Amino acid sequence: MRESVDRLFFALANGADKTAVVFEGREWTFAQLDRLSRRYARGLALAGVSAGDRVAVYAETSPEVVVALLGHYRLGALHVPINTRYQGEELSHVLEDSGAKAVLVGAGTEGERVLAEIPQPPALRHRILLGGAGDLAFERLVRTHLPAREADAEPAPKDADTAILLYTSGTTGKSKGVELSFCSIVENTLAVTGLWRFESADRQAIALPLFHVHGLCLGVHGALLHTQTALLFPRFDAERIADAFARDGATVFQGVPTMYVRLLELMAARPEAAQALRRGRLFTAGSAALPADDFVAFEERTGHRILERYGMSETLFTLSNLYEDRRPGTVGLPVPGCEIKIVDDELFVKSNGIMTGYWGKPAETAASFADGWFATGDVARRDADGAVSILGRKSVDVIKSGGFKISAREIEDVLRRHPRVREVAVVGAPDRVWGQRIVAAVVTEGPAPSEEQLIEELSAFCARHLADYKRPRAVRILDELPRNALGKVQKHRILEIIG
Ligand code: MLC
Ligand code: AMP
Repeated sequence: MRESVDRLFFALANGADKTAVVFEGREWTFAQLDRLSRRYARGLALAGVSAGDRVAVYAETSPEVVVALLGHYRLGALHVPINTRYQGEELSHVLEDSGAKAVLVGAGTEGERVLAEIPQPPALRHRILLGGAGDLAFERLVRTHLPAREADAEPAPKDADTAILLYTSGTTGKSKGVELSFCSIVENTLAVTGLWRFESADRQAIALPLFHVHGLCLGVHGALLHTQTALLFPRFDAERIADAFARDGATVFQGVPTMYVRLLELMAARPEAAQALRRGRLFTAGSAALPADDFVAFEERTGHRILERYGMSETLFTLSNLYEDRRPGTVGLPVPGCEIKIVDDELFVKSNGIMTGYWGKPAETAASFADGWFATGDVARRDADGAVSILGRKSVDVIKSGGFKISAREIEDVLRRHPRVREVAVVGAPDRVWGQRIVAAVVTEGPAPSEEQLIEELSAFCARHLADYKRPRAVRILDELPRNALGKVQKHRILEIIG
């Protein structure tokens, strides 16, 4: 094979009439995905979108989103997935920063409404409507007439080309675009899923969102590269996952720890759900630390030891437990093609899934590496036989809730605009279900309302400016924020105060 990216197209051809995707009772074969993606690519090309252009996808999970991904690959356009929970300002930032030329959005959805209300991003030429009308309706694009020799019309993507431009939060307020090459995505996905013995006979239940590397790379690419059937869900629902194992022959599930909490709650209420999950072959967890108690409880109920692994948008997946040896509280050993070192408690990695860089930010890219090692910002420890445990983040300004990465600064920047807020510090408090829960410590302007009233007002304010999962879940009113001698807010003290 010429390039590793060809393995993806080869898998599509190889899958032929096998079912590639099952969604809401409908099925798509590999051949259909292949054909539809070629037509979509051709339709976009006729509309003036070409290799190197960015095409954003601000649409909920559906097979069409997978078709669009493959179509963008065929065209050499960069696939820019956008979190569908994002509100106007967050969406504007991604569309403007990426310079997206087109955006795919569901007709009549909340996403279409948010998109209609933001100022016109300068580079945006096309709204591709899913389930809508007009020249650039998705359905119309995939009916595009193809030239006699379909392959002639296509540029062939190269391994080093950027396949996906994925926005992720950092310590700074605004999200940054992570450029991932075809080579990184294919090589890393194959290395990890190879360790996990993915096979074509597996049926993978995918309920993770397709705008992050967990669901998109390990989920969708993992399924495609192994010609598995993907049982795709519009969103996570524990009952529907159990049903997928009970009735639809699901064998593999990948989830964030919060999803396992939900599955455990379901099994406590409905023991037959445990029977259903017992039928599976493999359950994996990542994106946040899986509590050891949940590992143990899941094994007690289902007989499965959840396989935990560790990753990051910038590096893809660098550590994993072994298929034969899955331990609670650790993320295991370096994945083949990856190396790690721990310096001053911080984890540094080299990865076959490493990003090309932050989009348009050479200085930030350079600053995130030291001698070719990517600085993860995660605090880690290695035990005597090499297994790594992730102990937390170096920076308190990065919060993980339900597997979503959140910048405390971004929330503080929004809250500071509220008339009642004089000073604010946002922290991630430990939480049994979400890993961390957002709490805002506020020094109020003028007479202080009750904390109940303030959280209500701030929640409503945040709802207009931020994705729902970034809303503070509690607020504490303080007379002043604890600061050190240099005037820096001491967030660990705030965590102590809020208990
Ligand atoms: C939803 N809510 C959250 C939340 N998700 N609150 C905090 N953190 C979250 N992550 C809140 C909503 O605001 C709402 O609050 C209430 O929960 C119900 O909303 P919902 O939409 O019905 O929630 P649900 O569908 O149950 O979502 C929970 C979830 C979701 C766990 C399914 O958060 C999710 O899909 N997480 C996966 C994130 C992910 O894919 N991360 C991978 C990053 S890649 P209210 O107040 O309005 O009721 C990465 C690298 C790696 O990390 O290693 O994998
Ligand atoms: P993201 O930027 O959304 O890709 O999130 C990457 C971050 O998720 C990592 O830097 C870790 O902090 C966290 N993470 C991913 N997997 C794990 C895990 N298994 N245990 C603990 N933290 C994890």
